[in-house]
Amino acid sequence: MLIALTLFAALAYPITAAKISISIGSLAFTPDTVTAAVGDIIEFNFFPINNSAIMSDFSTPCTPAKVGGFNSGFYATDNGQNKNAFQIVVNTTEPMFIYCGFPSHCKNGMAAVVNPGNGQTLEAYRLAAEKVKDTVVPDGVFGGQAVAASGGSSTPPASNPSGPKANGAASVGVSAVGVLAAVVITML
Ligand SMILES: [Cu+2]
Repeated sequence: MLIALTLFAALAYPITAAKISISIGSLAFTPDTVTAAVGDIIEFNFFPINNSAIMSDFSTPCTPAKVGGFNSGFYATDNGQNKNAFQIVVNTTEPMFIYCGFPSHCKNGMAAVVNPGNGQTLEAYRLAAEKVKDTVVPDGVFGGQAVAASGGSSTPPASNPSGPKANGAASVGVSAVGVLAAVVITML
């Protein structure tokens, strides 16, 4: 029943919603500046060595947002992409700033912005972040959903049969999106 409702929510959601992938690794979010509409899904894909995505307010870099926001938790990987990813659903067109919670990464510029505007630029955020002493990591994972990574760069070695595995990963992703869509619809 729950699964049926979830799938229904996914189908009912406007098909115009886009999925935007952001890679996190090598001390950077790539891309680090994106434009997104309400309802779009942002998927964070994680690369070596150990990173996270945390939403913050523009005025307080490297510190979790005072209201709402999200924390992916840390996704470690020694080489290649972590097989899991973290998705959020965009619920505002206001600027949304994101930083990595690994010690010193934020002050070294590891940050991104969704929908920059109103004078809130990533450049200004980074300048302020340089002066921040400690990166703050909130308790727990919240504001999004862990899913099987769907990024193309996670292609397994040819010797590793991945047919059924890939199918399973896809359905996990869809139902997770459905849950998020259902949450957004409820909030609207
Ligand atoms: Cu990092």
